[in-house]
Amino acid sequence: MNTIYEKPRSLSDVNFHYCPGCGHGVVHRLICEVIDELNINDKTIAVVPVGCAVMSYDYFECDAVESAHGRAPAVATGIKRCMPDKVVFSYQGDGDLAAIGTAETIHAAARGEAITVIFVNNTIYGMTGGQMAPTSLPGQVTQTTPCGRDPYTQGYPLKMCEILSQVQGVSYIERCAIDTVPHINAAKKAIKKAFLNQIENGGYSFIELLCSCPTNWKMTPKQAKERIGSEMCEYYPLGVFVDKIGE
Ligand SMILES: Cc1ncc(C[n+]2csc(CCOP(=O)(O)OP(=O)(O)O)c2C)c(N)n1
Repeated sequence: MNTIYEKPRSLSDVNFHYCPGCGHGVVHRLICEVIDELNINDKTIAVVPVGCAVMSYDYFECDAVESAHGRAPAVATGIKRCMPDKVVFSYQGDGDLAAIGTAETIHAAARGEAITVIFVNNTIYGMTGGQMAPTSLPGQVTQTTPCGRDPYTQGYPLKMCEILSQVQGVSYIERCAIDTVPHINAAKKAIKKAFLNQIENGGYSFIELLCSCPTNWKMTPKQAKERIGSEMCEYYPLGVFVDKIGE
């Protein structure tokens, strides 16, 4: 029999609590595949957020620290500075990273901390039941914007890759999407490059992943994947925003 899929060793053997079609599980798998391929399991420390991924320390088979909401880059900074030989990544949703944690996000980038930030942008607060996030698209219906997000009263979405591109300390920034197989393969490549940038150059990397939240978008998993490829990729263009690796 041919093996067509093998669970990465760094992903624990328990069932996810995520909803069907949620992007978190795919992103977990990609991170764990990269950890396996780089053979860094024994020296990787995950800093996990408050949000749907709050219990991801149960899924990552490496050391992990739970941080307060939005504070993951600050916690990751402390860990990396105390233990520079470790590989430290923060894993954060858009509410965590771009609302309550905006200051930590921007200042960790400005300091050029030698960490890897994995940003799961599903344009909504998933865990708390679907409130508007800073990344919710104009017109997006959420629990707190039942008539659709109106930029006139609720502001415009924050484009974190574009914002952080203006910050000098960053070394590598890329936005990818978790919808099609080619996009998911590209996301894994970006995650690997970000981990390697930390290991080889001590550089700060930021990887944004456009992800689905079918439950709170009130869509089927298939419709949600299609929304990523259409509406989300249009508003949040994919690509490399900064690549100063090796400079
Ligand atoms: C200090 C604090 N404020 C608010 C909350 C409530 N809260 C929990 S998760 C969350 C937002 C989660 O959204 P996101 O970061 O986008 O992650 P997702 O659940 O969508 O993966 C909020 C506001 C909290 N736990 N702690």
